[in-house]
Amino acid sequence: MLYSVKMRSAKGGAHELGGKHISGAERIVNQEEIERSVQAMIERAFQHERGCADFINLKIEQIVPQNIVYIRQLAISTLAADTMLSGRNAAVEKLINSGVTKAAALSGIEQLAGLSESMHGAMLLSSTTGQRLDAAAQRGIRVSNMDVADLPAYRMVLRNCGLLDMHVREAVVLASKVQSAAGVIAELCWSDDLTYTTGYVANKSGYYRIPHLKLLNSPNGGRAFFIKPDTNIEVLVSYLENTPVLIR
Ligand code: PML
Repeated sequence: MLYSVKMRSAKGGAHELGGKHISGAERIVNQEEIERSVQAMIERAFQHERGCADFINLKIEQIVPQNIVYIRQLAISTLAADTMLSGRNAAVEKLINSGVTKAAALSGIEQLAGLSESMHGAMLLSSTTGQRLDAAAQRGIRVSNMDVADLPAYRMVLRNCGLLDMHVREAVVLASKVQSAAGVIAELCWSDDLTYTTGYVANKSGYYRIPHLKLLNSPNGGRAFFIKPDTNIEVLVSYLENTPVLIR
């Protein structure tokens, strides 16, 4: 039997009571692996670069095997860019190659760059106009319930590309789930971590890392999913947030 294990932590009390988000993590594991996963998550909550959490929420839930969807991991490559401007130009070009219009791609960059507060979730944007299509406001769409089926093998793939960083490990899993959804054409993301300036564009054929999608020490970050305008948003959001997905 497989279990979903989720952790979210905050400082200054629970998120709902105004605490500041520190870290979150999730795994899908066998019963024997639950304890080890929980331990790693608690360590992460106490030793995060954003601070030491004083509130930790843990949720462990059995998954119905018939509900699991198995997908492939997106292939990883890195595009050349040595400034934020060239990085954003490379992102626009890749988005256009994915089927997003130039206007929508530029609007996506503008909307992410214009976030006054970082969003933990993603915006759903029309791939033709760039207009926001979800009603999740500042919360955004929280992609969840995904993991790799074989963590040691996945670590080996990342090690072979010289990419063992936690940001990459989690982002590739998330991006692979997002691209497995009907209606999604591409994703644009950069982190809200102050010192992490590499972001990516993902589409159905790969995960394209782009150095310098934002300036060093900028707290601004988030995700935009470009979707076909006729996509059923309710079905898409339910898949992204609730359907358990394993990458193999
Ligand atoms: C995040 O941490 O929120 C986004 C991480 C982006 C990772 C990009 C990469 O290095 O591949």
